[in-house]
Amino acid sequence: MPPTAVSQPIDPIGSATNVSTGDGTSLMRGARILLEGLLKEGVDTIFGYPGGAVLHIYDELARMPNQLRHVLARHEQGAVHMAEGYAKASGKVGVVLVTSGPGATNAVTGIANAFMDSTPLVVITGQVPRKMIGTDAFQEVDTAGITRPCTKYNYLVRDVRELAEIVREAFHLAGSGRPGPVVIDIPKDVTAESCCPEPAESMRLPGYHPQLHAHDEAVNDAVKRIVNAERPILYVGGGVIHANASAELLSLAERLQIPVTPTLMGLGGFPSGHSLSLGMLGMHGTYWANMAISEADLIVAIGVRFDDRVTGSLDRFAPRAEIIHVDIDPSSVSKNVRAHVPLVGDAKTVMRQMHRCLDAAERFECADLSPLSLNSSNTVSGKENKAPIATNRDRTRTLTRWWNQIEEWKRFAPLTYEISDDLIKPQLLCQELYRLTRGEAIIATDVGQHQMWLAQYYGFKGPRQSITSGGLGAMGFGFPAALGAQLAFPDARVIAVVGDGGFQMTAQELATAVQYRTNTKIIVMNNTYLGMVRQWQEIFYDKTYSAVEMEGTPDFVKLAEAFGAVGLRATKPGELRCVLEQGLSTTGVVVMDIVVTPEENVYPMIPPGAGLKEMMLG
Ligand SMILES: Cc1ncc(C[n+]2csc(CCOP(=O)(O)OP(=O)(O)O)c2C)c(N)n1
Repeated sequence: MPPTAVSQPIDPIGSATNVSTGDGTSLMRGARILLEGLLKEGVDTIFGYPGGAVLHIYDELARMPNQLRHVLARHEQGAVHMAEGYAKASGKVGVVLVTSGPGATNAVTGIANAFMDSTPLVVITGQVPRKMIGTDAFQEVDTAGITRPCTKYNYLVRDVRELAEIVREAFHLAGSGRPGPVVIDIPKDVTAESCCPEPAESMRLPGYHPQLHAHDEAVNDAVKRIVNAERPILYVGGGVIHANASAELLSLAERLQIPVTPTLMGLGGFPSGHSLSLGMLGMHGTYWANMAISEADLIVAIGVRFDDRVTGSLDRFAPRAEIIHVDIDPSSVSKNVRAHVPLVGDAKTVMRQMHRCLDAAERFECADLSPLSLNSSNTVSGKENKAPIATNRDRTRTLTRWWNQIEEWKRFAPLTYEISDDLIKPQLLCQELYRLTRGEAIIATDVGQHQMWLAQYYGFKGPRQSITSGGLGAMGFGFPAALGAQLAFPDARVIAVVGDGGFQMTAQELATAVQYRTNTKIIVMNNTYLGMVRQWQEIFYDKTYSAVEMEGTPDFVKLAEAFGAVGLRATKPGELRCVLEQGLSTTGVVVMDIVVTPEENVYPMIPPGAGLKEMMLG
């Protein structure tokens, strides 16, 4: 229930913040209610850009300087990407504040990006006063309408008395279940109006109850299938990272000795250097990960969405595999690929359930895991499962065969590239970066070839170390996202690895990085092309290059210096290590312009529309 206190307009510029009513309660204007609501949710940082419709909110912000830090981006897209980086690195909800009209539309790319990658955000947009909505007023856009398809939920606040409750709900929705962006669109007059905010007793979201536990019987059945499988594989994605379930995944994989392949969004959810890791799968995945998925008889898919960049042609995807699909979002399960055992639940909770199932089997000390067979129903999806539980000895034998096969694939097509004496190979850059950081860094990438090489050649060790735009593939994401992560962890080593094209989309945020005295490092993998598009034109359009040469690119060293940052450049393999070492150890914002081979291609590559096994190996 909204508070019952009377809403009352205050002076036009809304200068009063707290006004005592004389009966012990105090009137608060909407702008203040909003910010108090953020504080209650534990918010410490807001990424934003001011404008007319949010003036009251900015006025209140100025009155509480030590409670909420406002980071002034140079473009609203940058502000949202920063909030995404902040959220991905910290696991908290990222917060954005922008004005109406162009402020809101500039934020849409970031909002859509957060939606595709399930990043928890609360985006507050200003709106024209209520009585002007629908009049084509100055800086009016239908923010709720525009963002409806790319938000988990959105609100248009019509009454100041509802504001406190809406803020609480928005944070709950953004951060729970499958996380995502929530927009709160607030008309200017609502932020100026006052009421006595009263805490509501409970949240009014009757239809929203994310299911954390999967059904025990189904989990039992899944585990039985896993221990009976001859060629099982764990295919894991961003859902594992959102659920903070890396430890459960590691122990499950080690306990069962099953190979693990992460998606782009799942990188770091399982340590890349682990002997059970096959590296990334999909369009630019490793040969052996894609072969293993294609030949598997059982895929345990956790926190993934069977994205087309992973599956290739759906009718040729994993033809022999039964699929166990764990996901907190029921609409994701069986959306693209039918799951034989759907397990709707939180990745961490469900893997713990799986562990308990295995514990129970071990407690009975039966080599044949008979408690599983006793407890579980034998029917899933109407299909009878008559397979006897394998004995551990049999299981070891079949798994050894499976691992031998994987090793053979590894030997057949390892990740390699030609070494050059006079040009810096992009793959070498990724390897050198790993050697220097020892994998102890948060790396945000942009979109393109560099993103794929990083995924292949930089071994992400832990969760929340890889921040990238996977679903939307939004160029311009990497640098501001790195900046957001850096603002969440000022002492951490945070590096943006970007292409020369993508960097030019959001390079103006160098001003933000310098203004807030961050230590963010930017490595521009400069191939002088829009590399990934050039690669497609080379391979699929007979090398007819069209609009991919980046003429007029600025001198990135001078650009860095113009913003008050440090600029360095390497053009020869012999300079690479020295420039990286110097750049990483220099305090403050550093742009490293690394000039790499212009026409290098990312391999393996699955051509669009082909099956996972139809890889071009280069
Ligand atoms: C906003 C946006 N516009 C266009 C694209 C299409 N696109 C995908 S990759 C790419 C080239 C990226 O070039 P660059 O940033 O130089 O990185 P590289 O591929 O060379 O590593 C383009 C244009 C995109 N993903 N995002």
